[in-house]
Amino acid sequence: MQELLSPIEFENLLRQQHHRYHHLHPFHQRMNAGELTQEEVRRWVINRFYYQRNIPLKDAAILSNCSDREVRREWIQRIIDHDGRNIDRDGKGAEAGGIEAWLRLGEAVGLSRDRLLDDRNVLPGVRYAVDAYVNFCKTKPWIEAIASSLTELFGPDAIRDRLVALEKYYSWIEPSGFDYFRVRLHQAPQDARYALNLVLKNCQTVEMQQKAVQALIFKCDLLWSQLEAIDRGDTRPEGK
Ligand code: AHQ
Repeated sequence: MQELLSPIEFENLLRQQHHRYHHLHPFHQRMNAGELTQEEVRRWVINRFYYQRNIPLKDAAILSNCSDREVRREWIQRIIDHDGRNIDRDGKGAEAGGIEAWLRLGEAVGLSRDRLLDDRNVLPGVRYAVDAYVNFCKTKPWIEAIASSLTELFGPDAIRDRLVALEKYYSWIEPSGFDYFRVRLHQAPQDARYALNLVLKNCQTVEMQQKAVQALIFKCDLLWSQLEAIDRGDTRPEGK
């Protein structure tokens, strides 16, 4: 990409990264075909929880690097979506948030909250991928970090397919455990639309457009690496 792209061309180039997205990973393909064992599902829930619980940290890092108050006013909602909040002082009407919903997914597949909250159960490859994402958002300019979240352009379709498969093939899981994905189907498209408009508006040079595309590719590779680790499981010698 050598010349400045028009907004339409730039958006198309971002969307053309869809082929790198983890919906095509064999693990997700097997999930959607109903072929995962209970152990594999539990491994996925435990390790993906490490990703989920770090989302607010990476979004807080983006906020800390962003001098634009209007952007911060919008972006802060992502932290609330995951961490939840107590709407008023005595906690009535509190919003539980996505991390709580994922803990309930854990309980629905037979995992205790303590098991998900204990980072010692996270596979090294998952930890390194997630920590790389948080570090990327801490160290890169805020607009590049926001560009890396554009994987959510591809998320809703993947989550919709996944939800259909989970409800169809995994009857051993309490259906209320899937509430996280039901909520994401509404939040993710809004998040993606806002993030895309920000990137199109703020990447006005060839260099910035290139960095935004590279940030999206970095994140697709990160999600792929995370799932590679989950797919293989723990191959270390026992207890070492
Ligand atoms: O549940 C997901 C989520 O809350 C987020 C936040 C967003 C970001 O800011 O990077 N990305 C993301 C994603 C979530 N779920 C993944 C999935 O496949 O369930 C997809 C992932 C993403 O597409 O980045």
